[in-house]
Amino acid sequence: MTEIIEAIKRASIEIKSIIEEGDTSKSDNQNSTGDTQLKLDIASDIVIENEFKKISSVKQIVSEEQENIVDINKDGKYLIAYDPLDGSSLVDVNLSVGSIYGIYENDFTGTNIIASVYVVFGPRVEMVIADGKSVKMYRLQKGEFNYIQDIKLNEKGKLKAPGSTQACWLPHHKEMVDKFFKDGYRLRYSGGMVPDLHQILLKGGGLFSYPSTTDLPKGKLRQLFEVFPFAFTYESAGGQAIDGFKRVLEIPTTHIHDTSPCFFGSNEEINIVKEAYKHNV
Ligand code: AFP
Repeated sequence: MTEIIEAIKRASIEIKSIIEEGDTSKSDNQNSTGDTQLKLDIASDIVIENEFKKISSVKQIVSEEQENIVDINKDGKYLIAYDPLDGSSLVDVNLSVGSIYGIYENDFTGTNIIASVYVVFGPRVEMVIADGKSVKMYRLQKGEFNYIQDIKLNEKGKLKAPGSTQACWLPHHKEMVDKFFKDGYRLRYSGGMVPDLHQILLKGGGLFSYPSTTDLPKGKLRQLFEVFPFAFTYESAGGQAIDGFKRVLEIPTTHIHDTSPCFFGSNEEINIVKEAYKHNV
């Protein structure tokens, strides 16, 4: 595992330069979810793949930017699913973005995730590692990732990050979001899930939602690359991650690019979601 973390650190230092100096225009390619890839997505993906290819304990990798699983070492132990540059469309307006990694054993399913890592590229570069018991944050300072703090969610927070197209929200979802704001929650939503979820974690709690909508009944966010790694992080920090009804980590994955509705938050907010959703299967 240590060598995987070291590879992520090296890749992140290179991706930082790609973000700072790279071309933010679109490429001619689409990824398997149908998004047009930016040149930044492709460049970051190549950096990460090259790093993981050097590691003997890695069995397979799969990137949000690629169609298929890539075999690395047949005797390797770990499987890694990653989103090289989530929120890359925000780079041209100079908002924060991030890389997300889920580390699995045996197969790419939510129940087999054993660690998660994300890296936020903002005014500072921060890496957050969850191992099921704790969540630790490191900051890039003079070329080194230094330990800063453990992250623990409070039982209740103050922030609400409501994703997706509001015109496509289901009535019970809209009612629930309105109620959060009536109860004093403050809106925090940038359109990049890494900084948005990082903010909720560091400010003690709240709720991020990307629900089922009339245009996207299975949500937008991808299970292996976005939903499962952050679910693992939130649970490790003492919070919860559900699809409206049950733990997202218990949702079966039928295809590597499957998406799922998702809610990440501290316990009090997630219990409110369960209550709002329970009669609306
Ligand atoms: P991009 O990688 O295409 O910029 O999408 C970012 C993202 O996957 C995630 O980081 C955001 O939370 C979510 O999409 C935002 O989607 P909406 O704009 O539909 O709320």
